[in-house]
Amino acid sequence: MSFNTISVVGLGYIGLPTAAMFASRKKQVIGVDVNQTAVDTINRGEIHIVEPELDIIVHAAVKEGYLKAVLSPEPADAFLIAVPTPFKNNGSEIPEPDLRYIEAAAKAIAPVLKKGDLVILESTSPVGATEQMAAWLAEERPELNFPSANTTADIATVDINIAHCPERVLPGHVVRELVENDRVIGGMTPECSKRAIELYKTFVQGECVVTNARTAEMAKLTENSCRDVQIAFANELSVICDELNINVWELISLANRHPRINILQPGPGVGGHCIAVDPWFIVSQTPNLARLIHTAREVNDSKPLWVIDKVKAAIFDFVKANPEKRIEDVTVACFGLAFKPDIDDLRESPAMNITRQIAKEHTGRVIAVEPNIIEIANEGFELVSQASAEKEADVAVLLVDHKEFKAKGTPQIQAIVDTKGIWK
Ligand code: SAJ
Repeated sequence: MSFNTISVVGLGYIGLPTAAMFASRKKQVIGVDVNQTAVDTINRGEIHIVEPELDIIVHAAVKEGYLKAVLSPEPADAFLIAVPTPFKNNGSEIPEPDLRYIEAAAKAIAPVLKKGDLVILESTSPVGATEQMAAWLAEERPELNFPSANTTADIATVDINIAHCPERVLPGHVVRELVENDRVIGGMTPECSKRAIELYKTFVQGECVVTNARTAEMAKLTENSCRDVQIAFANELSVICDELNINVWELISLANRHPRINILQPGPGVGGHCIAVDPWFIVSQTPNLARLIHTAREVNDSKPLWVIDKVKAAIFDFVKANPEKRIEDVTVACFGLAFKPDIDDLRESPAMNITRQIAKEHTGRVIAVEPNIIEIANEGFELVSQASAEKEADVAVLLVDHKEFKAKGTPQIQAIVDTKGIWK
């Protein structure tokens, strides 16, 4: 059976581009989101997130009648769930994944499911979440036959196919990566995988590689944990090198000349909504075994505090070298607020958190430059232009290696804390 109508539940950074890709291949797409503003914006042919090229595709899809957004699910042949999986703020040392949005999405689509439909979980999930989702669906629709954790019995009687196919696209390159990246297809049964491949082949040019749902869940967590561990290695090196008076960036570029070494770059910490979150899903399920992954999280999470201490020391040294100035006379300028270069995304940004904390603790003026953002809510610091920051700063803190900062070169500022090694 072919997929004429496809529903995408959750129209955020992953769901909306995915819905738009299906619609661009002339499929009827029903996007579902609980956020009325997002629904209204999309139905006007506009977008509520920042992602290159997406606005044009969504505009065309809505105007040509292939994409519409609604608040509650309608019948479709396939449902893709792309809702957030944050962690629970339960105060414990190891954060636990919060599956409440997956549960809500499953319960919302259950009433409109019919025999032969395909349900795909795309949200990054702890191992076992797809089986849990199938169980929630089965609870709501006892008359339908769903695959379960131990579906070996009679696969042929399964009414609804279910798979986990994790998203793996890089923010800022989503439109291209959705088409070109290989896709991990974790069906709960071989038939589920077959149907999921049929669906993705609508627009995916990369290879669709089949596995089971649990391995697919773990594959996504592994990719992001691997990157977190590698960044932690670079961050740990940067702290060691600072102590030993060695330039860590020179060191890494030397070590990377070895044919089998490829060390990543240190920075002010790890941000975004993926790499700083997903490793915890592994740690919370296997706390006694995931020792390296746990430590990497701690190393990366502690880096912003180390940077703040460096800034305090720089302010202190500045006042010592300029006895006519008191601490409250010192202007600190933070360069960059986004969680990584050349984007406007402030989610879980270490640069933003560091700037906020400096503004809270420093008794003098704190200013910030963020070339990708025009306005910011009152956070205790002032957003200024790059030129003003360079003119007014006594102490400069480089937090993000945006192209504008690289292009301009090292500013003439007496005290500099450079967390990205771009100002020599
Ligand atoms: N970072 C460093 N040093 C580096 C590289 C990155 O400090 O050498 C920092 C960045 O500044 C940022 C954080 O790490 O704060 C994460 O940035 P990123 O570019 O590594 O990753 P994300 O969060 O934008 O996207 C990741 C990607 N995963 C991998 O590369 C394994 C992407 O493919 C995933 O789809 C995405 O997570 C996701 O949604 O899970």
